[in-house]
Amino acid sequence: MKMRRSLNRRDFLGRSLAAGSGLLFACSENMVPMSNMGAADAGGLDAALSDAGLTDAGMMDAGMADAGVVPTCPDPFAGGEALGRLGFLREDGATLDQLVNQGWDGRLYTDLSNVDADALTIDNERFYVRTHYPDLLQPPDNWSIDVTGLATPTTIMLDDLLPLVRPMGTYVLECSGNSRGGAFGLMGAASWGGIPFDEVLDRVPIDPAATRVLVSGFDEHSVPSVNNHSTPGASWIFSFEDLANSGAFLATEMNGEPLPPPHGDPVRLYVPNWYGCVCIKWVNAIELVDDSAPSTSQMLEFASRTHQFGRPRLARDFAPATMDQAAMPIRVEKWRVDGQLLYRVVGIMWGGYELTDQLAIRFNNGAPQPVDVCPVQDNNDTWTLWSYAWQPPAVGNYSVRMQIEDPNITTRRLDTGYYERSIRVDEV
Ligand SMILES: Nc1nc2c(c(=O)[nH]1)N[C@H]1C(S)=C(S)[C@@H](COP(=O)(O)O)O[C@H]1N2
Ligand SMILES: [Mo]
Repeated sequence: MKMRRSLNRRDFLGRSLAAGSGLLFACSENMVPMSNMGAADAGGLDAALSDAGLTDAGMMDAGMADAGVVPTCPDPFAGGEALGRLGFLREDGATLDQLVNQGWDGRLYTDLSNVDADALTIDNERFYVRTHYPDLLQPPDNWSIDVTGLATPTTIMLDDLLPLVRPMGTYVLECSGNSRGGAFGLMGAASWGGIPFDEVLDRVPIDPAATRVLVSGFDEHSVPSVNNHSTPGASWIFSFEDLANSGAFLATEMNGEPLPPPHGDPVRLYVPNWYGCVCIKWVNAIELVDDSAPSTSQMLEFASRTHQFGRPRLARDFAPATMDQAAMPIRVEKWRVDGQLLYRVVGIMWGGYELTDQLAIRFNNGAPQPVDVCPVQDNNDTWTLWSYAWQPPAVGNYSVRMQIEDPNITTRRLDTGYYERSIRVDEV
């Protein structure tokens, strides 16, 4: 079990400095243990907090070691004839790549089936949307973020932060409510530009009593959510160490462009490798709080979807809303190769903190077969492509699900079959 603890920011920074550049989860006796262990631990589901950077890269194929060498992946389909694709069964209800509904219920489900080696990010126009640009938001000429709570009240002008904006990296964002009904299209990968959240906090005179940070964004719409599907109010509470360790930043750019309106224009929170529900859009307030802070309506709404144990009353009892390692097929291609029908299952792997090549595919709960992860996975920030050459034994319906055959990697959603998809093979 990993211990988490509450520290005020000065203590936290002091310890981090003492620990050198490694901002990881080094434990020391004088850290104050949380009164309540992480909810996920309590539920027997270790949230597998970051061992990022500690993974033994030696386990990976050595093929990438020589800088500048373009890896070649074996292609069992070379010289074959592409005959088309199989659609996923029971997933044709969703409108893809187009904004639908209104307000909090506004969505864009991204068609992920064309993600490929030469198209590894999703364009802004097709990037998934969860909640439209609020029609009641009248952006002022000078956007500002109000800082209150256990701090000297401060107003941060966005214009003052803009000179600090720099590329922050390419990451996968996934809605914790991503599901079959939307063809698993509430996820995407994009490159982001912004300012490390720590540098924003550096501008705030914070009381020593503060242990956590509440980040909120504009969240009012004239049209109510149908059947109260969404709770009004967008905010999440983080410990200082969660913000620092995750590499959280305020984003102002997406794929090299100013943040588009539906994605939080002019500024949003981005927490790499956590679910999208923590990545507050249209950020306009930061409040410094302590360990008595109650969970926000957003946290309660997303408690089960982020695998919390129950609905914790206090924010401090929330486990980090990190994405476990996961994988799913995104398309099944039908080919004729050397006179034989051959199917290619192509998919993505994302989330978690470990590098792995132990990904396997199962058809109808049969024996797991290793898939090709090529080029090898070299980070957990964005998704990694995999593929599998498949000769189905007979026509019929097949369920397809993935597993990672490494007991050290936590895969709660894969374990429950969350991303299982189905296809119909009508010719072998
Ligand atoms: N202000 C505000 N921020 C928000 C939300 C919201 O409803 N209002 N939805 C959250 C959820 S649930 C997700 S998954 C992400 C989606 O970000 P995107 O629409 O840019 O893809 O935004 C988060 N930030
Ligand atoms: Mo979400």
